[in-house]
Amino acid sequence: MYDLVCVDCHARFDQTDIIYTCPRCGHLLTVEYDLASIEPPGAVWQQRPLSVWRYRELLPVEVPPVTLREGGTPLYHLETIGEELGIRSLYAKHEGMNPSGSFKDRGMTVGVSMALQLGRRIVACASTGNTSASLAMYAAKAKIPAVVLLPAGKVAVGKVAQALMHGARVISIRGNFDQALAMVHELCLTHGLYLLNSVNPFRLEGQKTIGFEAIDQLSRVPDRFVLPVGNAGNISAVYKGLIELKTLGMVDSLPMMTGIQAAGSAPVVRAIQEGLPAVVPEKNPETVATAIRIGAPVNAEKALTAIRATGGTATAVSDDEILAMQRALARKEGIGVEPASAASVAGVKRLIEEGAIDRDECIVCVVTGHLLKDPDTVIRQCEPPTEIDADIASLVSALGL
Ligand code: AN7
Repeated sequence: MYDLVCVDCHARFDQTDIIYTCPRCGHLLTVEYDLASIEPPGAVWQQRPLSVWRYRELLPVEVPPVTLREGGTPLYHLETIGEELGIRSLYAKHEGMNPSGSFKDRGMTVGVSMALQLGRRIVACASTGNTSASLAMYAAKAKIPAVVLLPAGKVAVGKVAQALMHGARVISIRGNFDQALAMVHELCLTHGLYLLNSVNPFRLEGQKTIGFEAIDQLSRVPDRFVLPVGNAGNISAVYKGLIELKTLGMVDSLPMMTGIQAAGSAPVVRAIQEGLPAVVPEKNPETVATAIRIGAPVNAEKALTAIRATGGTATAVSDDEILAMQRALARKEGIGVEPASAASVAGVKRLIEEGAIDRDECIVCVVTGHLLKDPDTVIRQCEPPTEIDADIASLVSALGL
């Protein structure tokens, strides 16, 4: 049992209302459970496999879920990078190990299930890539059509490939992500498609399970969660989940929520660093990390609350720092992630160097998407393969043996 509640005016709406923002004041909505009526389900959870659906008592889905076995992703100890930075307890939660290769699957298994629960039969989103790949996949599983709007020329090739192959109707907008989102939002309101961007409060319910899993894997609450921030949905979701665990008495502390953006696309960082009450959108965001090339994050107000209420922080990293950390994760830890994902760990490096965070902290970085999402950016950074004639002498010579 849950209500939809406005984060600003606290107006409550019925479960079956299909709304994405508060009809009274226009602010974001959140899913609120009657936590007083829920027995803390800790013991029950421990008996189920690690996955989004381990935590179903804190999810809104009542129909049989549309699932491809999302979640249950590995939490890696970053031994080498941690040692270099002088942090003993540095971890990466590898969300690239989800079915479509990003954390979006946690949100889509819940979001597409809710589309069916609410009787909607066409789903839609705008996307910098991963949301569209995930929505296409889950719509295929649910046997319903999906419409996805992408900023033309700015989506990594692996993500477009997934959206196309899973059968979504893919539309390229001559404009940026923020424009595509405004368009699809209007389309959904006027034509009854079900919007599955992170303005949809149910999608974030699935994504909050990243935090639940990390706590279960560590058997403790980390001191800090570090996430790359684009639309700021994920950082808001993880924070919301942890508040629920605290309200249920299942944890007694909250981690410092820390958001990392790319320097060319950093409105949340600016709002935190300058103490602004709200973000000032960025008109022309630009970064190699196209996943987080977002100038007007729709969940900014939730994210600012998450960061401020937990004593967290936010910082921006350059494209060079992002790519250097992508290579370090790949070569020193064996963890292949896309550029946006490397931003979280690059942000920890920068915060350590600035003396803004403590080396004794237990830190979980969320690395959000798989290396293969954006092969072009990988190839551009690496030496090309050495091509030789098909004989042993050439091979030995090429290897310098
Ligand atoms: C790899 O796919 O916004 O701050 O449309 O793909 O919750 O938006 C992707 C975002 C981080 C940022 N890492 O998460 C989209 C989209 C990766 C991402 C983010 C995204 P939010």
